[in-house]
Amino acid sequence: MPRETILVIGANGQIGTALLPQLQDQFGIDHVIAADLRKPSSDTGIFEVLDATKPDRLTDVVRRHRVTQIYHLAAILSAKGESDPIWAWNLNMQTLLNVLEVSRLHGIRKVFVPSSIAAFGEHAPKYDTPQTTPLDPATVYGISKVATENWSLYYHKRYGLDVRSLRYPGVISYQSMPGGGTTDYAVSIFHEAVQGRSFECFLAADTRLPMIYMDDVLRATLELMEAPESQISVRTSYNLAGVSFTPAELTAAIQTYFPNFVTQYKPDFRQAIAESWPKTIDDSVARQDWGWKPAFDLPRLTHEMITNLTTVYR
Ligand code: NAD
Ligand code: AKB
Repeated sequence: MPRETILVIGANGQIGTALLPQLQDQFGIDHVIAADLRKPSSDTGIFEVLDATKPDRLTDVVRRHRVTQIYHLAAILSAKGESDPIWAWNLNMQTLLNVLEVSRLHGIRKVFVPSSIAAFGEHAPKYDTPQTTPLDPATVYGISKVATENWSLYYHKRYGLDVRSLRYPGVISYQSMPGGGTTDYAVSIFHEAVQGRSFECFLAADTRLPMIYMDDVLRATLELMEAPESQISVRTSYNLAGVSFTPAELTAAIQTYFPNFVTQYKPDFRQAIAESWPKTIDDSVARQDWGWKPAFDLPRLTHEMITNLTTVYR
């Protein structure tokens, strides 16, 4: 079998920063190409400055490095997207279509493009949201994710492109700060707690949302990408669950380490976005198809975040 060369677009972001070392371990540091709008502050291996809205530049990178797989992580997330919806739509769709086209034309073997719980909206059941249900999202980000899922299915059916996808919940990690989403509070809260500060939360205390710890995200992504094609029955995007909690429950979990830690609640425009999303996710299709099972519950995730961030801020 030919050696794989992996291109990660949006590599400097929250997920790319954590995924890159895992891919380098799996495929070798010389076979993973990181790409983003700007160079990262530290050396992370082979890097290309790339604006993925530019098809010629993307094609050049794919050809020069003989890329065989693409992880497309560049996107504008839910809260940031609402500040300029047309810009967010154009960026999310243009980068996606460029990735799908370059993959079709240059024989890319596998493509990973994440979707999100933001694909769901008013008419999806809020608890145990099923794999197949109405998708009528309230944000431009969610609309772009529904379109992403449908374009992925189209390229698979029409051209046989092996595109795979997960509907990620809100991702919690210590490696970098999140990039403008509605679930970002669940990362920022740890940074404040570990530095001995109180936290002002932009969601109400009882706002339950599906979340997932980064280690589970990385394992789910790599397990999906390694699964035999015959086991992949969903070509839009798989529901994926980690753990669901409210800001009040997360605060209580943090208080087991820092009893004086306090959260104040000042909901803003992101409250309406959060209320349009599921509270818990049914990921039974992912479990059946390729054996998905999350490992991080709220106590374990809290322990990992506090332990790792304590080292960062020491
Ligand atoms: P992020 O905002 O942290 O990172 C996105 C990266 O893309 C940034 O480094 C940015 O510079 C880069 N980028 C933006 N425009 C670009 C362009 N034109 N060309 C090249 N690079 C560009 O996002 P993330 O949290 O790492 O998310 C990665 C993917 O996962 C996205 O598709 C996102 O929708 C999805 N997702 C993330 C979460 C989460 O909680 N982090 C949840 C659900 C889905
Ligand atoms: C966001 O809040 O926009 C992201 C997501 C759940 O897609 N974290």
